[in-house]
Amino acid sequence: MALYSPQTDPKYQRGDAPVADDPTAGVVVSPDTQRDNRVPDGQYRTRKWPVLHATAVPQIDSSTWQLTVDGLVEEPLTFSLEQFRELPRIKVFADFHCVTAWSRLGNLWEGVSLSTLLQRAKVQAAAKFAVVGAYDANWTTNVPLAALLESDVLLADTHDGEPIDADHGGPVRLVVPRLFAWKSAKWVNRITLTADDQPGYWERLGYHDNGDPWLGQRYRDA
Ligand SMILES: Nc1nc2c(c(=O)[nH]1)N[C@H]1C(S)=C(S)[C@@H](COP(=O)(O)O)O[C@H]1N2
Ligand SMILES: [Mo]
Repeated sequence: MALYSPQTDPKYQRGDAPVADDPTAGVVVSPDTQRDNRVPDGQYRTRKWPVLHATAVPQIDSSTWQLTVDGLVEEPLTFSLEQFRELPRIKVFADFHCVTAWSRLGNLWEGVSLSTLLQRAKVQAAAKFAVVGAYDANWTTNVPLAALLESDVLLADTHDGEPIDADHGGPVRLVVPRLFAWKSAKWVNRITLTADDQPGYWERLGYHDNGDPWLGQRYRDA
């Protein structure tokens, strides 16, 4: 797998990520970053980081923040922010594609591997999907369990070396790099494992159930 480096890789967003002696050390490299063309059909590249959400930025009190993993698991988990920050951490280098057509390449996320958390929760065999909830009430998204278990999926609290601010979903957001960005729940607070697929906010409004940018899965009938 090719090494990436802000100096030598023209695909990298110059100046946007910290430079390490060996930037791949301890970093999970999302496989889509290794494609020759990293921008899917119908997308254009932006070097900015747009802010996008359905309603408004929720007020979150970090002293009462909670993240729950429940549903079809043997051991439901709930974390305070303090407990979340003590979990084992990973870094992920990944691209980010919004269905409104912008793609932000070369993001360095840091946080907690979701597959590690789901292992701790002991997912039941009947679980096939997750409903992901967030602090902007009534907003959810649905993600197939298999997609959440990919090694580049994380609950992130930093982006390019900075804490994720409220606009971008802080204190903690989900990042699912291989699917369109509406699956990357900002202000995440609940991951409920289910047997059946329960379309979320955008999915009910007509967006594709799965949302793979490389398969052009923008709208339901795509
Ligand atoms: N909780 C929540 N998460 C959300 C959204 C939202 O409205 N609520 N919007 C999604 C959409 S459509 C996109 S493109 C990304 C945008 O993330 P950003 O604002 O950090 O760029 O967040 C996603 N996560
Ligand atoms: Mo989006």
